[in-house]
Amino acid sequence: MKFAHLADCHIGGWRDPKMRDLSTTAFLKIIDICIQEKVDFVLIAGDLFNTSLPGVDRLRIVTEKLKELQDQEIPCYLIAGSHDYSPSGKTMLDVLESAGLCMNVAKGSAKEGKLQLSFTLDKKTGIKITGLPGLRGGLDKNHYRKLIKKNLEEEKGEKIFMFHCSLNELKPEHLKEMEAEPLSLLPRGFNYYAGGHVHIVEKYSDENYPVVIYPGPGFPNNFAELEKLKHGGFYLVKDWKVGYIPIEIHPVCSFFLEVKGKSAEEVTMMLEQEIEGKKMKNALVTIRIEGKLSKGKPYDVDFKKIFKHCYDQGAYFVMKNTHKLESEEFREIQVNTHAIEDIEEVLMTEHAPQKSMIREMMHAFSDEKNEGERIVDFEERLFKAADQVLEKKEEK
Ligand SMILES: [Mn+2]
Repeated sequence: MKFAHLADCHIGGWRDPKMRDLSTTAFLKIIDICIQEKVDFVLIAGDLFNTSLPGVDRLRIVTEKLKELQDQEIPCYLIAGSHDYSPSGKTMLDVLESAGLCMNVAKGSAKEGKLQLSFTLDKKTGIKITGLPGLRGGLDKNHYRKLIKKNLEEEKGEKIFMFHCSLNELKPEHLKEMEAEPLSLLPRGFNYYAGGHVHIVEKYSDENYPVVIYPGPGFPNNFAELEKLKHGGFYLVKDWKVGYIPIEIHPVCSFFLEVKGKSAEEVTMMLEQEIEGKKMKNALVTIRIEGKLSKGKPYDVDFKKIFKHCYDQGAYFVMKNTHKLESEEFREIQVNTHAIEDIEEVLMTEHAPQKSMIREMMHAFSDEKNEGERIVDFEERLFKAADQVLEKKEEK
């Protein structure tokens, strides 16, 4: 028995087209390896796409690739992540499933206010798969609290549980502020727990949960992930023995400079020295600068010149991060985290006593216009939802 476990491909993510192509390329490469390795099935633990309605070009590429898997008779099982799930619960994954290109295993029914999941059977291996989707803004918490675990734990045979949320037991130091759930919310006794959501490569094991895995993203999704992870990848599991397969599209070359008390001009010079002669052929170059400038503003650092140097030395793409570069006069708000939801969470905790109302309000306003819905109707619906949040507030 052999299967692949990937997550967080975020296809369509990255603003720059040159970078955006890379997450797609990584996904295609992963599926190619799955076919080469003749895996029995592929698991995608959420956030295949970066949005619930991806662009047509991205959608076409992914559809073609999933079709290739299907032609090889390799089933693809997945759950929706926090990104490929719209607030109205709609996701392009449903369309792919309707076309028979993948199977969403987060299937179940409501039972007396509780949630009962059912299994999807992989016919070839006899392995039973189930799981829960990830929802935006920590709404999946209730899902887990309402989950009936009895039938899942009592089910005989080999089982896989797919999830898309952060777990305390696997939380790394740099994400310690992120809200997370205890592993004990998941049903016990499965052979494998296929995770997604937290973009780290991590595994965990104890007597009740023999193998819990975060495979990390298919390709790093932002600046910090490029610095930290250097590449994406996935897990290949053979007879329950796991192995991480890194996927390198371009080498990553990272520069970090602490510039306390230097002038903008001096920083430019320091950077030039750093870069000079460094191997960066075909590389993704990240430049992070932190500290307080003695003279000049962050934008006085001559990045145009620095970027040109890098490209002259063969870099594929160059990017900078100066969020923690300050001048005497100006300080940006700093948040020590990277996912948008986490940033929102931290800012709300710091600045707003009525956190729950803000979250509900953001949720109300993040609703998308329905297909065929008139703009006036859409607006009215949003206002109504907002009114409801405010009314609830007054009742308290
Ligand atoms: Mn993700």
